[in-house]
Amino acid sequence: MEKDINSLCFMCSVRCPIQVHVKAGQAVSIIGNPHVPGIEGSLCPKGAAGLSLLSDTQRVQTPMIREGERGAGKWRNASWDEAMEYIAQRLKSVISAHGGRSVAWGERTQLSTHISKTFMRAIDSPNHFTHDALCKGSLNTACRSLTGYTDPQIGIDYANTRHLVLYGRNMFEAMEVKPVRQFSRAMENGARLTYIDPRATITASKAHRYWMIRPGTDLALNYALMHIIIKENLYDAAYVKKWVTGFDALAAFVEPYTPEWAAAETGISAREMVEFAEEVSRQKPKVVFHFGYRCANHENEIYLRRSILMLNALMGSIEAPGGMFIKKGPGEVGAKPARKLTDQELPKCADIRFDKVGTPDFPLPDPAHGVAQMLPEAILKEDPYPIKALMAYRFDPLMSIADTARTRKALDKLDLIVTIDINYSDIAWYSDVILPESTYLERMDSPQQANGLKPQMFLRQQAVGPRYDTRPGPEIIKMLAHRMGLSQYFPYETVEDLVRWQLEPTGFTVSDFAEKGFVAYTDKAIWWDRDTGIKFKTPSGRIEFVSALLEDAGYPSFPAYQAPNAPKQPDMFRLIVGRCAQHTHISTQNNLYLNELVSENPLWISKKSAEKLGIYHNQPIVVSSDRYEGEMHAKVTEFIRPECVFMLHGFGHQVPFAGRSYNKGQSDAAFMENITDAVGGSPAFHETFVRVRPLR
Ligand SMILES: Nc1nc2c(c(=O)[nH]1)N[C@H]1C(S)=C(S)[C@@H](COP(=O)(O)OP(=O)(O)OC[C@H]3O[C@@H](n4cnc5c(=O)[nH]c(N)nc54)[C@H](O)[C@@H]3O)O[C@H]1N2
Ligand SMILES: Nc1nc2c(c(=O)[nH]1)N[C@H]1C(S)=C(S)[C@@H](COP(=O)(O)OP(=O)(O)OC[C@H]3O[C@@H](n4cnc5c(=O)[nH]c(N)nc54)[C@H](O)[C@@H]3O)O[C@H]1N2
Ligand code: SF4
Ligand SMILES: [Mo]
Repeated sequence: MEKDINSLCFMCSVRCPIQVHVKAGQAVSIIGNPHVPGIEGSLCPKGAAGLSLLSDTQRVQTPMIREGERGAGKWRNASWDEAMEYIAQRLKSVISAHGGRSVAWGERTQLSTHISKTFMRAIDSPNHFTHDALCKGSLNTACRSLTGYTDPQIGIDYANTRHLVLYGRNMFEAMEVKPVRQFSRAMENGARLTYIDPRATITASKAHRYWMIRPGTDLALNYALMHIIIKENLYDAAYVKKWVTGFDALAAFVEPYTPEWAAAETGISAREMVEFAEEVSRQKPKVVFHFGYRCANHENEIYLRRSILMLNALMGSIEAPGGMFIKKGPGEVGAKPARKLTDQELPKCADIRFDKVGTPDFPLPDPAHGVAQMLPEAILKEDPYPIKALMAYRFDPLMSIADTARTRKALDKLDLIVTIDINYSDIAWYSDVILPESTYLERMDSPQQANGLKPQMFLRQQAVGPRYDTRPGPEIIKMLAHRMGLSQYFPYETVEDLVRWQLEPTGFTVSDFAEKGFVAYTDKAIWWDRDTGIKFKTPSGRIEFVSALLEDAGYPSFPAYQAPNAPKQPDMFRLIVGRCAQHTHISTQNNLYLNELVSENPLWISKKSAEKLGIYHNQPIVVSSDRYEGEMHAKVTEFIRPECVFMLHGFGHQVPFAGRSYNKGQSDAAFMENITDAVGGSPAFHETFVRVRPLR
C-alpha cells in the first residue's frame, strides 16, 4: 500500500511542512508539503537527508545504562522499565536530599516542551531551561523592551518587502525554506538586499550591497544610520509620532555619532552609509532591518538588537505590508488555540531559578526560557543552591555552552545525568542513562500553533513505525512521571491521546489534518490598523525607545558606544562562528548523507593573515585559545576580514559510536569563554581570541 503523510520536518527547529511518501510501511521519499503556499515541494539539504537519519545504524536504538566511568563508553542495554526505575529511584533520592530545585532540565524548545515543563512543576523545581538564551536571549529581551512581544511573536513579510537588510543573518545558508523562497521571488520582482558580515557568505554573493564590516562594530554603524536618518528627516514622522516614545531622547543621543566617526570604526565609508539611508527611506515602510540571531555576539548585544529594531520603527515598518508584523493568534478570529499540559492547575514553585533570572541579579532575560549557559557556574559554585541532577532533552551542554572543559567539570559534580536523544551526542555519551526518542518520522507530536498573518495549526503525523526500541518524548516523560507517582498531571497514555486532549477546545480533530497537514483559522491576512490599532504590549502601548523595562531595572536605554575588546596580544584573532546549509548545529554531523557533503570544519583565515604566518590553503594548523588547543585545517580565503577567523559550529564530536563524525574537526565551544550579556542574556560567543600556527 502507498500513501502520502503530511507532516513536519525536524532535521532542524524550523519545522518546515513536509510530505512523506510511504510504500509498504517504508518511507521512500520526502518532499516539502505541496499544499503549503511558499513551500510547494521544497526542502533544504538537511530536510532531504531525513531518510538517512531514519535508517541510520549509528543512532541510539535502545535505552542504555552506564557501567564504567562517565564518558568511558561502557554501557549495558536496558529495557524501558529498567531504565525508568533506575532514573526514578535516583531522582527521588536527589529530591529527598536536596529538594526538587536540585533537578535541572535543559531542552531545545520543541512541540512537547509543555510536557517537560509540567514534569518540572510537578516535582517542584523552577529549573526548566531551554536553548533560547544561547541562541538569541538578548534579541528576546530587546524585542520585549521595545514592543512588549518576544521575537517569535514578530514576523517578517518577506514576500512583499522592497529592501531586506541583514546583519550577519546568513539566510541563504542558515536557512528556513519558506522565507528563502519568498524573498528570492521578491528579489526577482526587484527587492533589494543589503548584507553586512565580516565574512563573505553565500548570502553576501546574492546581495546588491555587501559591507565587509569590522567585526563587533555593527552598533557603531546603526548609531550613525540613525544619526543620518534623523538629521536628514528620512524617517516616517507620522508613524513615529503615533507609535514611538523616546524619539527626542534618541535624536539627542545619536547627534555625536556621525557617519565619519562610524566609518573609522566599521570600515564602511560615510558616503555609502548616507546613500544607503536615503535609499531605504525611499522604500519605507516596505523595508526590513532583520533583527537576526547570531551575528555579533558581545557583552552588550542587547543594544545592537535594539538598534536594529529601532531602525524598523524609524522606517514605520512594524505592522506594515512588506515590513514586519505582530503575529496573530486564533484569538484574533474568536477561536481557541490547542491547550497545553501547563494550562492545568500545577504546583507553584517558590524557589528562585538556578540562573537567578527574574531576581535583581539578572532581572531581564525571559524566565520562560532561563539562561542555559549559567548552568556550569551554578553547579560549580552551588550558587544559589546545589544542583544534583540534569535531564538533557534534545540539548547538548557540552557542545552548545561555551568552555567545554568547565562544563564537563560541572557535570562531574552531578549525581545523575539523563539524556533523551536520537543520536549518540556528546552529552548522551557522558550521561548515566540514555533514553532513545523515536525520530520525527516515527512519531506524532503535540500540535504546532503557527501564529502569523493567518493563524494556522500544523500537526506532525507519524509516517512509519519506530525502527528500533524507541519512544516519543511525551510517552517517555509520562512513563517517568508514573514511576515518580505523578501520573495525575499527565492525562494520556499515547501521543494520540495527548493530541486529542490538546485539540478539544479548538473544534478541530486529528482527521482534519490528514489531507493537508494543517488547518487554517482564517483565509484572510490580518493586519492591524496602522493609525489606531497596533497593540504594542509595552507599559505605554507604544514602541519604547526609552524603555520602561530597561530603565526600571536600572539599565540605560541608549548606552554610549563601546568599541569591541581588542585581543590581549596583537598576534591573536577574534574567533567568529556560524552554520552551513548542510548541517544543523551539533545534530547532523554523523548523518550519512550530510557527513558526505561536509565532514569537517576548517578554519577560515584571510589570505593576508595566512601569508604573514606562513600558512597555505589546506595546511594542518594548531589553533589555541586560553581554554583549549586543537588541530584543524586552514581555509585560506579573501572572503574574511584579517582581524578575525571563522569556524563552523558543531564539529569535533567525541563519541566513537558515532563513527562518521568522531574526532572530525574541532568544536568551537571548546575554545570559547563562557561570558554572557548580563542585560539581555545571550552568550558573548565572539569575545574569544585565538592564535594560529602551522602544525609543522
Ligand atoms: N542550515 C542551518 N540553518 C539554520 C540552523 C542550522 O543549524 N543550520 N540553525 C537555525 C538557528 S537555531 C539559528 S539561531 C539561525 C542562525 O542564523 P544566522 O545568525 O544567520 O546564522 P550564523 O550561521 O550563525 O551566521 C552568523 C553570521 O554572523 C557573522 N558575523 C560574525 N561576527 C559578526 C559581526 O560582528 N557583525 C556582523 N554583521 N556579522 C558577524 C558570521 O560571519 C556569520 O556569517 O539559523 C537557523 N537556520
Ligand atoms: N559554541 C556554540 N554554542 C552554541 C551555538 C554556536 O554557534 N556555538 N549556537 C547556539 C544556537 S543558535 C542554538 S539554537 C543552540 C542549539 O543547541 P542544542 O539544542 O544543544 O543543539 P541541536 O543541535 O539543535 O540539538 C541538540 C541535540 O538534539 C538531538 N536531537 C535532534 N532531534 C531530536 C529529536 O527529535 N528528539 C530528541 N530527543 N533529540 C533530538 C541531537 O541529536 C542533538 O544531540 O546552540 C547554541 N550554542
Ligand atoms: S530548514 Fe530544512 S532541515 Fe529545517 S525544517 Fe526546513 S527542511 Fe527541515
Ligand atoms: Mo539558534
